[in-house]
Amino acid sequence: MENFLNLMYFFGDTPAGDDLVGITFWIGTMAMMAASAFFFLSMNSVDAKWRTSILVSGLITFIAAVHYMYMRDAHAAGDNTVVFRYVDWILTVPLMCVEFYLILKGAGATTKHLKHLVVASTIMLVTGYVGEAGLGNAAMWGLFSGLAYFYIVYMIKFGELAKLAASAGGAVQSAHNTLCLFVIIGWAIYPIGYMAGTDGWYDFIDAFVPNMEVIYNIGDSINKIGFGLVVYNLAVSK
Ligand SMILES: *C/C=C(C)/C=C/C=C(C)/C=C/C1=C(C)CCCC1(C)C
Repeated sequence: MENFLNLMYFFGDTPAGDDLVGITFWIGTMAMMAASAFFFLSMNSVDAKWRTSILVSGLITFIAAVHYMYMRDAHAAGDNTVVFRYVDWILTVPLMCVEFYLILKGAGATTKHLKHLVVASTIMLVTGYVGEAGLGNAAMWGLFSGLAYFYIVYMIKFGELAKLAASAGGAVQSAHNTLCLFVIIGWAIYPIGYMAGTDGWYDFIDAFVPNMEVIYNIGDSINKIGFGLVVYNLAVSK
């Protein structure tokens, strides 16, 4: 028990019972770590052609776990977490784009498709950061970010990648469709969190959602672990 408590201190102080943000950072760290261990350990039990996809799933949750430790400490110290949050996203969201590419590579996806997704996701996050860090009008930069988000949705759901997925059929198509649902529904959680945290045009949202950090933390666990599990499911289905 004592060793366990020491281990917990290694990860940082446990948050107070009424600190919802601190608790969700703590649980988020554990969930991301457990998921990383699961993905890394499953790498060698799947067909060789899916190994890189599983590796990427593990990297996404591992990078998030590390950033969650930083964010939890920053939060505990009363500091701002925005920079850690966006550094995490700017690493993990392009890796999620890589998953779309890897899944559809066999069906003809090219690095051009990958580049479009990565550039669009980078624009989405850089403009979002400008708004959230208070470097410009939050509503306006949020709208720019939203346009890049819609472009990603267009590419995977209606554009060439959707056609490649349809041509692949079977387990690949159904994994692609599930990942699309994560992007369309799961990723939509973030603009809601952004609006909750932004003064200006979006104040009405505050009445419905309590806290931006909690919303982001829940969104991250659903999206990053969920994404990885969809890929895992595809890898063991063959
Ligand atoms: C693991 C982290 C993920 C999947 C993060 C995704 C983040 C977004 C989809 C953020 C989107 C935003 C908008 C569409 C508009 C407002 C600004 C953002 C950056 C919160």
